[in-house]
Amino acid sequence: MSKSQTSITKSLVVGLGATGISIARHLQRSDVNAMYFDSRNEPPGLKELNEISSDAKLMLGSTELAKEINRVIASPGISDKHPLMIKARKKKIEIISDIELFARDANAPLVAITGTNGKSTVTTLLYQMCSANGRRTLAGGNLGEPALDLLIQDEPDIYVLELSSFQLHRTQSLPAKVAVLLNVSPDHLDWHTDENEYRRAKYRVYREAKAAVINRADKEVLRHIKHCDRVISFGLDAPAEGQYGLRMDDDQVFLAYGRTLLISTNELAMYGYHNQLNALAALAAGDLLGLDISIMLQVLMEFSGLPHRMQFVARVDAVDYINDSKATNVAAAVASIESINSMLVLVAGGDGKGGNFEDLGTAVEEKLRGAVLIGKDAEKIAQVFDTSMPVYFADTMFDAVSLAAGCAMSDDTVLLAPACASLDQYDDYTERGDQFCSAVEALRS
Ligand code: UMA
Ligand code: ADP
Repeated sequence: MSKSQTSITKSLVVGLGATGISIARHLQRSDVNAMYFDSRNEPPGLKELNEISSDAKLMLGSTELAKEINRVIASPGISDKHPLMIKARKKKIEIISDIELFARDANAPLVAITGTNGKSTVTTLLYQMCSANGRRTLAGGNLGEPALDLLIQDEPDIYVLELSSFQLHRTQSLPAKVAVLLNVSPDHLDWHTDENEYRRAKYRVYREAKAAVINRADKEVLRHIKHCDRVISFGLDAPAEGQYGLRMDDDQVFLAYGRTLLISTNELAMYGYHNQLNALAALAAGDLLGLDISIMLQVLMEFSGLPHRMQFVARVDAVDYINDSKATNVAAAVASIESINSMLVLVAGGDGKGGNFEDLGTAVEEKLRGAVLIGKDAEKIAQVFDTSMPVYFADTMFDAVSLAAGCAMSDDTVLLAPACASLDQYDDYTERGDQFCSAVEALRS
């Protein structure tokens, strides 16, 4: 232990997952000592923490708040309802996120991207657009690599961060060069106190932004961006000059900038109406960064989307199978259902995070052949479907896919769009999606 580390511990790092470990590395680089908490006896980052700081002070399971603590750096998975967080708030101790630490230390310009849905897609698109324009770009945050780990690498020309409501909720300073809020609909109501708190966290992305990308359908957004020097909007309607949207020409729909037609939506490599919105939002952000439009359009014609997002799996016995395991809330599942033109067998369910499923029932009204429901909230979801529709319950993904295959008719689509988190049955949405793909593969044999 270095001399300066012998100073009294003042920071408490809450959570020893990917974020907690990135915070430990960051504090170690700055020679700052800390105490580490996780509610689990064997948190995933324990071994790594020992390697980073062999004498780190650990509190596993205990919710005692040592009196010398004057700052809590909390991982996103731990909500304010946790007893330790309640104690910290009561004592008026500063509670911050890893993103706050990142913002205080990062020097290169930052693009901050949030929204209930589409964050990872737009973050990846913008990363590719910046890179294709020759800008050295680092992307991370809620998307994979924790933000603080980006600071270990050589300083880039630009950072592109995907930010969750959990992260924004505990972030005060975020001087983004460009801030993007894609959309807001109810989600994470098991973590946030109520929907208002969730929404407030999302709009925080604009607080210190120089320029903003806004969704024209969002009636609340204008009052959050008054201080921004530049604002560009996107939407599915025809755009005014200087804005992005869609225009019809000769029976074809085009991405458009003002009156200028850019490319036909048929040329987009990604599938679905929601991805047209994502493409327009990425163009608006790229515009604010001064990227070349033809290079950005080339990216849109080549990037076919991330795995587990409207991912075509296979056509088996004249039925298409699509994996949208990342549809972890109702609005995401509704967006993917609306993008399917055929009759549908929906595979859904999991942990609904305290939300309600009414909109799911409405979205499938005209096209549901049947539904197969899995996980904790299966019964709750079943109540929103028309009672004349066949609804099956399955314990495993293999059973679910086999029931869906039995229900589907020629030219139907079987869509995994759970509208729920996966954590009641799987490690994460990728494991759920992988099991769906394996189960579809098994249908062929
Ligand atoms: N946990 C405990 N006890 C603790 C700390 C955590 O039980 O003391 C549990 C949490 O409740 C959660 C799990 O451990 O179920 C992971 O929590 P964490 O905060 O340690 O998570 P990290 O491993 O640090 O990963 C987080 C993000 N996870 C969450 O927000 C839950 C990752 O986003 C993100 O990629 C990573 O930081 C790097 O920034 C994942 C996610 O699901 C993809 N995000 C949500 C979403 O996209 O909907 C917001
Ligand atoms: P996030 O990172 O916000 O979860 P992703 O880009 O990973 O977003 O997409 C997750 C899911 O959300 C997709 O599988 C799709 O069902 C849905 N989705 C993506 N973009 C949008 C959008 N703009 N509007 C509504 N739903 C969307």
